[in-house]
Amino acid sequence: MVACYAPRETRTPLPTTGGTKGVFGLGGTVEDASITAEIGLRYARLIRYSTILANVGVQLPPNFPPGDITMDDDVVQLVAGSAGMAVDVELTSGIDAGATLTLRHDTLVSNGDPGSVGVRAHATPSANPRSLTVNTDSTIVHGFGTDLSRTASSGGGQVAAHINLDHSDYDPMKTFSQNTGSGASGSISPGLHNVNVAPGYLSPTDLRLAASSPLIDIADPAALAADEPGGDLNGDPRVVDGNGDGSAISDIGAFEYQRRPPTVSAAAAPSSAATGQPVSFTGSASDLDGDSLGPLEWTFDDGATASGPAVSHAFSTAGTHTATLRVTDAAGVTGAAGATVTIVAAGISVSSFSLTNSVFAVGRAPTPLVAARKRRAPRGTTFRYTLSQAATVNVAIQRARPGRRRGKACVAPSRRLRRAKRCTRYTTAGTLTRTGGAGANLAPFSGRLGRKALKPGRYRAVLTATAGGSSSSARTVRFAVVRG
Ligand SMILES: [Ca+2]
Ligand SMILES: [Ca+2]
Repeated sequence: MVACYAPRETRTPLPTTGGTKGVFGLGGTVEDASITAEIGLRYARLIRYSTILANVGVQLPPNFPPGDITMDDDVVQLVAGSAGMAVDVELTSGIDAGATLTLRHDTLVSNGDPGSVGVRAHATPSANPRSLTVNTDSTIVHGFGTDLSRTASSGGGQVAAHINLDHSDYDPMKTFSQNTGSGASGSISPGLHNVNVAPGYLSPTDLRLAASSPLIDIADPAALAADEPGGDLNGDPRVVDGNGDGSAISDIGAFEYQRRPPTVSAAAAPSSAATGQPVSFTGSASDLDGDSLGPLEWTFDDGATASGPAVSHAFSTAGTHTATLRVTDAAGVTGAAGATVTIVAAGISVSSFSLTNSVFAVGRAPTPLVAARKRRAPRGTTFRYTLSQAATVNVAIQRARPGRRRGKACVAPSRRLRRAKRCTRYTTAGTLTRTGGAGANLAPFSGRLGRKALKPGRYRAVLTATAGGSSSSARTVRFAVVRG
């Protein structure tokens, strides 16, 4: 994060639209301008954070006083329809001195015309020494009919026109360089770090760099010059690690790729639901860098996953549950957001409880000595029960025993209670534990608890289903165990 740049919103834009002349004036600073004109801007000394759409973008004409001119973080785009020049500097009659134009982190955009020129530097004859220099650094000058053009013509004096450039994007085959006369000198002098590639804008109308742009992190790795802005044309930090390699280096052009994670939001509805009840999760994602985004990927805290802007998921256990939405941008950077939902245990119900044989025998009957046409009791039984959801089922097997009333309770008979009212009390012989699914279930019961056979007598079975920490109300069936 670079600290020393002014937030963009504190500046006042200078909109100028239409006409032949955009902003014309001697010297001075043009900042935050948005200019549309045939000739966009003339005579300024410092041009910064400006967007110029013109046939001739920035022009420093023949009678411009010599000195230094600087363009930082600007876009100059040629209108369609005629050849055009993005930046045109000319040193000519009456001015016998030097002029230096410095381009840093600018984006110059062609209109595709074969006659278009990116940067033109022109020094005309003079009897006295005269020198014009254009230093181009970290700048896009790509796609013009002629990306760079320089000419110097001598009328006897020493006349020079130089274009130096480094860490910039241009085509070395699309240059023009000419010296006329014995005193003329100068050349196009590229440094070692230029590239010749398509810039990889987000779109023809959005000149920010896409995540895949080859211009990210290949500008000058040295610290910015003391007078160079710490922000880009958008007011975002200029020196950002755009490729994620851990090294923050600025990009070529007016816009710095910011490599911000996608902005992700997620919501759940309803915010509270029962176990097994579907909850709707909706999400959205956007990206401040304009990056294309991958799918919306949901992960639920029970391990389930889903994909898309609107999904549904049911949790099987009670408690606070979380869904996490993750979205990854074209740079491979992931943004995430969470949505929580409170799950309460659904009410479990047992809608029926019965058994196939309500009178049955456990043990094997002795072999009769005389065959008799006596109907034998069936052996064993099967519990049948229907559950509203999957649950753990406990069936308590309770034997009916004689008892006497003591208050509301039915207790074991005793001498003291011999005159109390008779009642039936139940003692638990054992409990069967089974798992059951939603719907009808069967649980065979031989009449043995483990190996131990129930004694003949009257019994009841009390069934309770439990899931997610809640239990059903108890259901009871009665049966009798007889000798086999
Ligand atoms: Ca960068
Ligand atoms: Ca991004």
